Amino acid sequence: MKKLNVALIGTGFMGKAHSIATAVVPILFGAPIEIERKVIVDIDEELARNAAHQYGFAEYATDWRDVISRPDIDIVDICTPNDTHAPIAIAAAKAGKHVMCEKPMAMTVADAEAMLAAARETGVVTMVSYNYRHTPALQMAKRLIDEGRIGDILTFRGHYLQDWGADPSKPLSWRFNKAQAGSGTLGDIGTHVIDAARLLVGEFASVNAIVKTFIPERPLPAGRFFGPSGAASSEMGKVDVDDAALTMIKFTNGVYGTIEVTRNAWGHHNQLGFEIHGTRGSIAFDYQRLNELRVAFADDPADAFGFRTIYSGPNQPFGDKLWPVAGMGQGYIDIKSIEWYNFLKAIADNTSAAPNFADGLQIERIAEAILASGENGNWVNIEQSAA
Ligand code: SOE
Repeated sequence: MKKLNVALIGTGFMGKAHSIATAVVPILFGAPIEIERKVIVDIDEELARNAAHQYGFAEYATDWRDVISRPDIDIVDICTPNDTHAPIAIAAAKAGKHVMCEKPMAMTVADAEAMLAAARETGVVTMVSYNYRHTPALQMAKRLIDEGRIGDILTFRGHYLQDWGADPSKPLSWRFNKAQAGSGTLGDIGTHVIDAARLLVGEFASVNAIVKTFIPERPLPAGRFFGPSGAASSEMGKVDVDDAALTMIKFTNGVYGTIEVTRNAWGHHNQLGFEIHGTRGSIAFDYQRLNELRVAFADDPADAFGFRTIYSGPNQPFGDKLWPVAGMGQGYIDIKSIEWYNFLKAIADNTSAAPNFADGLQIERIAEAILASGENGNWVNIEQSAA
């Protein structure tokens, strides 16, 4: 297969993470296809130029439209704020480019449907960057479940807790603005847990949620704002998205679950986690201890029964391709690199990647149902995709 050229749109924190991942994937895993990190794009020319130099791209540009129409671009990597995902992804897919898109996939279900339709039209490979599902310990949880080692699943208890939003003096970045983000905590981090729950348990049938905004006003940012950090101005603005969502879930396979997400939980920095209780055992995962999977099996000897820890290493999924000794420590970039490996492998094998735009659309449906339930207080059924 010919070498494929990548155009990365967005030079912020995610642009940096994807740049490292695309640089190291051939070293870590052996590239399933050869790629060249060709162009990096930012509307700010100085940022684009600096990023090209620092992140190692051959060229830079300031308008994504010029870049995705180029015949020498094969893969478009979208690392921009949420409101630009749909226009870039639709144009890229229609131009026949494979698309990696940061999460959440879209601002609305309608946008996600249009993105999926565009990708289906040209048959390009798509992936949504729900990166945490690629964590070897989480994939180990999936292996244990698939092999029936905890029996039938009874309940799923998920959460994603952060604290960068808890301080009211934190500026009103695009992540607190519905017009740019679509939703708040739910879209930003809740969708990662929804992705994990779909992967590990199955499809959501219906949800019932409490959705709240705790800090209705924040200082406007001073200058361009990249992510959870940045300077504040003295002017205040209205927050029109959720700070927290507490959701009860009925899965289509009869499992029950809950998900709690908030960015206002002091002391919890990036705590995506879950417990899964089955008829023959339990599994517990906490991303802040991402090298560890805690397990308890009903068949363990009674006098030594209880949770114990599996440390990620060569015996867990993907571990043989990373570091040779369990407990050496896998990290964020290892996971981003696995994500990119899986995407490139799907392109090389001409198959679909996971999670792809169909998964992303289903996650948008679930998120929209949670917000609707938060408004009307009812259980809301979730439309299922046709097979
Ligand atoms: C901010 O909450 C953020 O950067 C999210 O947008 C990411 O998806 C999460 O992985 C880390 O926190």
